[in-house]
Amino acid sequence: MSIIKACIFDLDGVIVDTAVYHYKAWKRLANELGFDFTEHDNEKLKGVSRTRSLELILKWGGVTKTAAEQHELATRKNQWYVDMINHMTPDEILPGAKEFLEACRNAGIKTALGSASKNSMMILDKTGLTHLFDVVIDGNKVSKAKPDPEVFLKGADALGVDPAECVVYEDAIAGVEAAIKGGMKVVGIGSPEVLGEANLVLNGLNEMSLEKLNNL
Ligand code: B16
Ligand code: MG
Repeated sequence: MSIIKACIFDLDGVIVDTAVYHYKAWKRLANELGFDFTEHDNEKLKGVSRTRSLELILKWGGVTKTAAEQHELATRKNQWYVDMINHMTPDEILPGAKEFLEACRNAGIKTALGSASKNSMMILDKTGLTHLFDVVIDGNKVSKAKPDPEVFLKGADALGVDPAECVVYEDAIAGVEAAIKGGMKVVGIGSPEVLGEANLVLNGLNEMSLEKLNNL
């Protein structure tokens, strides 16, 4: 009998691949500022907040901006990003994600979202997944970014379960560290070389099952 009572899912890289839209919007901003932004750079921004992402991009481009200018740039990037995610459909849910969420709920396991994004509600709405989450904790509800465990601890608290009874699903190393710091089990989604600290590393939720959950 498993002690796991809840699963907490990161959004970008676990449920959907919004990184491609973040990349297009950041690249457009970088190009307007006169420098380039590669997919390789974009990898380093996965799971990183919008304001911190902008700081890093400006640093890589060798550009200095005031706080007010940074606010305007982040707002501009977000507008382009929102215009793109506004067209998302359920077809963009990553393989196995919806099925595993449904399997959890059918087994009486609670579900939460634990994401850095401030646009998570819109993404869940556009992909038709909102009803599969008991609780949504996202960038609007936390003050400390991963690897701080705040986002996952708030998720466990809102679900009314102990951290030790939770499994987190994460594609970013900072998210894996946050889950461990929070005293939770963690399934890494991606490469074992990068996410080796996780209890289990899979290519996607299509490889996850309730049996594997019970054996973590
Ligand atoms: P927003 P996650 C993260 O999502 C993304 O991986 C990261 O690239 C993005 O900067 C961050 O959300 C904030 O997103 O600009 O929409 O608030 O992986 O934590 O679900
Ligand atoms: Mg992620």
